Amino acid sequence: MIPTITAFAMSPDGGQGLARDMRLRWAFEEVRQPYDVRLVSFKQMREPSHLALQPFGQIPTYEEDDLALFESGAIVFHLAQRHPGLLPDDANARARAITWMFAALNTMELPIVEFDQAPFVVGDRPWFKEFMAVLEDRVRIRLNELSRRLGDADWLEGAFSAGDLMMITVLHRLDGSGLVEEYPNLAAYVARGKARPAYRRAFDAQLAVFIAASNP
Ligand code: GTB
Repeated sequence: MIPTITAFAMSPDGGQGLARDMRLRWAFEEVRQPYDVRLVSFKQMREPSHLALQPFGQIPTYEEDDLALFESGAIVFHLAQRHPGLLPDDANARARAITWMFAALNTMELPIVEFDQAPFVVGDRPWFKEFMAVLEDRVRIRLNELSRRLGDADWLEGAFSAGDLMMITVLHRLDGSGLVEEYPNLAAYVARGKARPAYRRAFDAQLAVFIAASNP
């Protein structure tokens, strides 16, 4: 059975790769696994049938035969374990690539999402500007550390892996902020990831959903 994922019927970012189904699409494309997409509206995401799949009423989800998953990191990990191409064969190298998946989600994504979301959540508060400066600094600290570790390597741990896939989708959230560009090796790293044919195919597929929804 071809796996089915869920994605926004109308993504708020206009299909620019920010919604987290992008990670799954990219992973599917890297391992050349065909997939189906079920588009859901915000209303459908609150309905019992979707909540049974995703208890927090979010996308993406994953269904294949009698397996249903949620959490983009868990789904990419599942794909990487099932298919060759996203995790090294050597046990130690594999464990380190998995470590980078966690680092992307736990250590990098947290401050990045806080920074990205703050204008929507507290943009009208009198202390907003000072707060944003604090959040920006926290992101910068992490970018600086990541930049130092990456150095002049192409990827975080040897060959391209699911760790890079997750990290690049996390850093993508900073597009337009100018923060990644302060670290030329990180900017080049993100560009390298986005230049991969699998990323391009995934991006185009996500964008096509938005274009189709905008031109019914
Ligand atoms: N931890 C979960 C995972 O990794 O799967 C988080 C899933 C999640 O945040 N899903 C978001 C969602 O369903 C979409 S991706 N939100 C709806 C809701 O909570 O009601 C996050 C996202 C969406 C859109 C933009 N954008 O348009 O800029 C950016 C990020």
